[in-house]
Amino acid sequence: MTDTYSTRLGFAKFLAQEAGFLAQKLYREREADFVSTKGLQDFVTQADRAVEAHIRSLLLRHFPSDAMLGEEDGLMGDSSSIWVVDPIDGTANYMRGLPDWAISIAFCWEGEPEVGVIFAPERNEMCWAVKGQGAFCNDQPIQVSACAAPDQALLLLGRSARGSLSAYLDLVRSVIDSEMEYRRNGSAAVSLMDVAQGRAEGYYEAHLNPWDALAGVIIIREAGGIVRCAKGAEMLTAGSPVLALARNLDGKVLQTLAVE
Ligand code: LIP
Repeated sequence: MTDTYSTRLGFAKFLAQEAGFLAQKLYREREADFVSTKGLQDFVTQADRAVEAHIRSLLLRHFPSDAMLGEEDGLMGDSSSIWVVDPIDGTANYMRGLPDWAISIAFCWEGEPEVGVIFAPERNEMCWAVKGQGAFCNDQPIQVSACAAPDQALLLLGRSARGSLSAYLDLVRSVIDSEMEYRRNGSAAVSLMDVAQGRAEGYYEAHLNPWDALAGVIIIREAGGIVRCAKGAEMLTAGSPVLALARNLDGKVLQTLAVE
């Protein structure tokens, strides 16, 4: 592991944990104006903004030549080294006191994730990976499911108003017709960390933003899984469909999902 990545991994783990504890504190102290709406069923809390600002201030103080792309305040800096941060992934769960939410921090070189950290405070789970170094949760090695049978498989799904409702309903029908089971938990980052730990055999969402996905992408790849999504600048600027799969689930699942 190069020093560049080792240093950034250590800092990202510290930062994700500190940010998670801050989000929990802000939730406990929330007042009436804690939540506002960005769009249909798309929310932001004062904690999303405060946590992102905290992460940004520390990252840019410790790595001043790096850039950062955050969900709430966008891109700051111009560098091939870029941090991609979702301060609270699963905001709609967090604001209701539901447990499936996480801090998601990826460090990318020329748009490709090299380091990924996801901290889910309500689960007390810190998953992380560095390219070529394997994937871990709470410092124990993790790997994707070995399941090869669709009728034994669980697929995690996500959707938002950014995608077609009819396409999502068609997808659910295809999943059921292929004898797979499915769940939708409202947080891409938590779903991706569950796939990396072998708790589910795959995840699919028709559109994810880079901050939802990139930490989970490198963690699943290092846990032995397959991830299909846009690369580099395309992912950073527009996001894309994200399909993550345990390696033994054969191509039939890809046909079921009718994804390219
Ligand atoms: C959420 C994702 C989820 C997606 C939602 C939203 P947020 O992230 O984790 O998978 O379906 O539309 O993007 O907004 O809570 O950070």
